[in-house]
Amino acid sequence: MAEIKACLFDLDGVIVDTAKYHFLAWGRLCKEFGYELSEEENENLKGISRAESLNILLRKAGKEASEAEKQEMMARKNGWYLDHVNAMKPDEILPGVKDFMEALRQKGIRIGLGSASKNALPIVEKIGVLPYLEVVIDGNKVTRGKPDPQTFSLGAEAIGVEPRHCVVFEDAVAGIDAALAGGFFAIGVGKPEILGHAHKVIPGFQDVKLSIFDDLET
Ligand code: B16
Ligand code: MG
Repeated sequence: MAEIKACLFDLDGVIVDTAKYHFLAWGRLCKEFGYELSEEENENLKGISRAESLNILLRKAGKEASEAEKQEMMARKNGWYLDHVNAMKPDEILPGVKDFMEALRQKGIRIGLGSASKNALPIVEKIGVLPYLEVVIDGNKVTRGKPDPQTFSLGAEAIGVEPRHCVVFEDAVAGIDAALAGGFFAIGVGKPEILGHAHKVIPGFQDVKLSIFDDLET
């Protein structure tokens, strides 16, 4: 049985369902490009940085854009996204997350955030999760996005725990890839048919106990 000393949580889709707001905001931009963003395509944007997501959508639309045009598109998309975020209520934290973090804290298991989002800080503050987080690694701190392991490696380093003693919770394929590439245990939050390459997959944190770590083997 592996000894788990720390947990790194992704944000969007794991702690809070802001993924639906990203989907709405990207969808609005795609409409301007002349097509409807599907939920399936959106799956591939999860965990991917804003700039890389835009590149993927422009390619799909067969459109070219200058750096200045891309900046303008990203600013607009982020404005629409923030309209949703600003209207968020603290109860939008996903079920079971706080209880699970409380259980980790009581056991002395350290907690950090590993998100691609540049908006992570105001969101965790808004939903009351910030006090649980010893470390926040977000899109402003990384130079290489997921599936590169940098987000989680920086988190583990800042906490001072080796990846083999650390569990990453992720809802995105790119995030699970990042965790595995960095030598972490990866627990997928979502559907096994999408996240099947993780060490295990849970549908969410409701009723999840620390015994979830019991069968994690190195
Ligand atoms: P922002 P995570 C990711 O957050 C989202 O999954 C992804 O859809 C988004 O494009 C990315 O953050 C960047 O977000 O535009 O707010 O900087 O899942 O890594 O917490
Ligand atoms: Mg996510």
